[in-house]
Amino acid sequence: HLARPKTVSVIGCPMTFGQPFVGTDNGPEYLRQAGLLENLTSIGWRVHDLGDLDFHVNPSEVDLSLEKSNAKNSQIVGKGCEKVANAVMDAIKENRFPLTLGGDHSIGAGSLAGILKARPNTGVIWVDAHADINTPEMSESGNMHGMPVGLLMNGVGGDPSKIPGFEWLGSEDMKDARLDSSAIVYIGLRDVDTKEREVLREKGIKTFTMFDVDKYGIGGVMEQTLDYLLKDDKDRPIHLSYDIDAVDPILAPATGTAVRGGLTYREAHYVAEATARSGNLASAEIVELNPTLSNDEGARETVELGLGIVTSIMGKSII
Ligand code: Z70
Ligand code: MN
Ligand code: MN
Ligand code: MN
Repeated sequence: HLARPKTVSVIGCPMTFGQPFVGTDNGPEYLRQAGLLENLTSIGWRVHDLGDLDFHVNPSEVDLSLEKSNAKNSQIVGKGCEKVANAVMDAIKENRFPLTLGGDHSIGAGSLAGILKARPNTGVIWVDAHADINTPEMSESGNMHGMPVGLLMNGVGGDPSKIPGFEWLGSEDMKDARLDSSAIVYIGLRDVDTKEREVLREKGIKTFTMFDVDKYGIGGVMEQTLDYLLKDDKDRPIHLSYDIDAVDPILAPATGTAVRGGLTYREAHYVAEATARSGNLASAEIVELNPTLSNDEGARETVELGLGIVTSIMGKSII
């Protein structure tokens, strides 16, 4: 008899306050318009679309004196991340695959918290030009999309629940939802801040920069990534967080922080395909598509690429 199709919870996360540009909040809408739900159905998923989370915060709830701190807009970002975490935990409780659509990468703090609460032994693959391992104390920009990993990682920065908006991370339920420095692998790095580099080195965090992609080839990088994360537990769940700026800006120009020398079209898909094929992938997110930061053609190409990557993440194989 036919196996019941697996179910994916599509969680739209139209967050834009983690970085300076408007437009990142349109990411989920553009991916849906380009055919995301149909693509998921066509590769065998039962789709449960939650629509977009509401990140609106009543101005009376925001202490404006805090919003110029070195964690910019932290109240809006933090409360938004709480919603993301809850949506992710709900999806996992319902035995659904959580797929979060950004929005800027600050939502990654919410996804990580929810996933680590529900499945503490999760291994994370972070595909990005940037390490996003800043904390408010370290950050040169104050933009929270550069902080999701740093906030959640044990032994980096202070207690994240002290940041206005992130109080929920200190609750009895959430205080242990943290990431170990050995539980993450980076792929695609090429724009890392000085203090981030110190943390990556001191903690011995596994990184595959663009130098390593050139050196080992993307096949070698993915083999080493999966070996590293699965060496002690072949059944370990994997969370894939995919920042579209990992891809070369010739292919993905519509993003906030384009850095030259990124992944090629095939490398970008290979990362998704190899992670899907592992059979361990249990949650995923795609972030930082900003269709307003390019001309129409660049926006269309970026969204098409993002859609192709998500479809590969969710298991589309070539034959
Ligand atoms: C820099 C910062 C960043 C994405 C830019 C950049 C961070 N390290 N992340 N674009 N997605 O401001 O912290
Ligand atoms: Mn990022
Ligand atoms: Mn990035
Ligand atoms: Mn931390």
